[in-house]
Amino acid sequence: MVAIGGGSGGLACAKRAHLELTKQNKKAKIAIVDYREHPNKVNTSPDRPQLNWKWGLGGVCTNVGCIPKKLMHTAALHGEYVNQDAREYGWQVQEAKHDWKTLVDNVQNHIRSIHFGYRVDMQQNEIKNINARAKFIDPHTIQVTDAKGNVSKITSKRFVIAVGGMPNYPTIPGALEYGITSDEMFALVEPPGKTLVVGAAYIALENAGFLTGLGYDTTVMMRSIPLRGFDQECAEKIVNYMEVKGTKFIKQAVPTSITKVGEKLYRVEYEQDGTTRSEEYNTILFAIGRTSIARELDIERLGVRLNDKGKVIVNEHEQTDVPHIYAIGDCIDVSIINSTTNVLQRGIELTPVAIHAGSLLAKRIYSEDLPDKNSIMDYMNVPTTVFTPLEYGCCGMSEEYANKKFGEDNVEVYLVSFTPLEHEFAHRDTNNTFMKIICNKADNERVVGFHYCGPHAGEITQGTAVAIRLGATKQDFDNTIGIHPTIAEEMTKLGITRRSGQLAEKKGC
Ligand code: FAD
Ligand code: NA7
Repeated sequence: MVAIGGGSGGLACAKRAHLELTKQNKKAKIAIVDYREHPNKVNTSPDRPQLNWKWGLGGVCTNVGCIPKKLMHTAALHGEYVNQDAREYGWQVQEAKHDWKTLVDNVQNHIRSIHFGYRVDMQQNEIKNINARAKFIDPHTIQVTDAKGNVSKITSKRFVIAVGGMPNYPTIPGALEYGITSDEMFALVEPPGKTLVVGAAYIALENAGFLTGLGYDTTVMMRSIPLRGFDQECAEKIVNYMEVKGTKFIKQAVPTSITKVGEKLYRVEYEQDGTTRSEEYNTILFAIGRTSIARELDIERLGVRLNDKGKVIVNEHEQTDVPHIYAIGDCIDVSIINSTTNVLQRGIELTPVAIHAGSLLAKRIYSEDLPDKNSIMDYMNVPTTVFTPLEYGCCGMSEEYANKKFGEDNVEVYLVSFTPLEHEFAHRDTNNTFMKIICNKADNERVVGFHYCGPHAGEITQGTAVAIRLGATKQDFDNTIGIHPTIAEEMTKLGITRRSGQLAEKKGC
């Protein structure tokens, strides 16, 4: 088997395939082909920023996604702990100043240590790691081209396409010359300075959040609504919180052109309410969506169908129309498999989704165990967390979607906003922590959605996802004993419904 793409999905699939074959004492012949060109080689404009950037195994998540993003978010939170909380807890600290270069160097070193771990892992699993760009020649042969331009061919019985996606640039003058994307953000050698973030989905808001937290003058340019597809009550709370923390928002606006007006200084013209306005920035980050790169594999002429966004169309077995070519992860169209994206209304282009799908795919192909229902990837109820300054974790339906699906009369929403003990003690922002569960009254108040804005959102949401997966009802939440004093215990004590109109603000224990 050859996995094309050594990101979350490709790695997981290759490792699981090796494991299954080894269990059967069979010699596995597995390879991963992975390649990404340095951004400054793709875009050779003289204005490209200098980058501390090296692509290694692990794909987007490791190199330019989840890992550097979470570390930078954590760096910003540390600023709050030190500058806002520490003194209340008795620490005699000076005003902490942040050094961008130290953070970037340490983040990049950490990423390199992950690359090293993966390489060792591949060696130990005897998985061949080919650092080259792949393209199909015929249904059983790919051509691979390495960084030096050396070309060779690989034939295989099976292929797993796991090529992920790339960030989009808008088609406005100056965007390519002077703008950057999340592919570069975490590797900027120079501090970003005054930054404009274009887009209002999770990647945009996360980046704007940590840049503000690290002390940079940051503005988000939002075309319509924040966090489309996510629960809008929570999205609004995130934007309000970010505004309070200093992120500026230019709402209902789109950029129309960028020009250079000085050394590392760019003027962005934009349209807002039919008026053309402009503002100058040092860095312009585009976070306006991502596009699958499967088309570059030249697979359509082999009979593999792609949707209009270039995503590979697969069946519930992640199999394309060419039966020995499979596809997983960010590059597939999940909406065809089931109605997941309709239900969740948000993307599920997430690392754990790619890993789980890849692992199950390899298990189905290579395991001797009989396939059962658990060996098919379930794209429903995928939990996720947005790492904005006010973190947001969710699982299941948004309130808007539940109302649409079941009718408002059949939806009971239990909610609370409160101040965690640790924040109250440190005289931090009050009542910004928010939790709600959405229940289907017609089905014994089964919990169909969980939404939480506040600290440690990922940690709190993960366990809830298990409960929702097991079909927990409101009564199950109520019957569960809380852990005191925690934030998470609030989910066992939710008593106020939206319908009651009562104030859902909690004071004290
Ligand atoms: P990828 O990780 O994209 O891997 C694909 C690999 O294939 C890449 O290495 C690519 O270079 C390679 N490739 C492409 N074409 C070829 C070719 N022709 N030949 C050889 N190799 C090729 N998800 C989360 O779960 N949590 C998060 O907090 C999170 N944060 C994110 C933050 C950002 C800024 C971004 C951009 C994404 C984030 N994601 C997050 C999403 C997550 O990174 C992706 O869902 C995940 O990486 C998808 O894995 P994949 O295997 O499908 O593809
Ligand atoms: P998304 O989720 O695709 O959202 C794109 C955001 O950018 C969204 O706020 C859009 O506004 C906005 N957008 C899109 N095009 C433009 C242009 N041309 N100008 C201004 N604003 C624009 O993007 P992400 O980058 O956060 O994430 C991509 C995927 O990666 C996501 O699904 C994850 O699961 C992984 P809109 O709401 O459409 O008005």
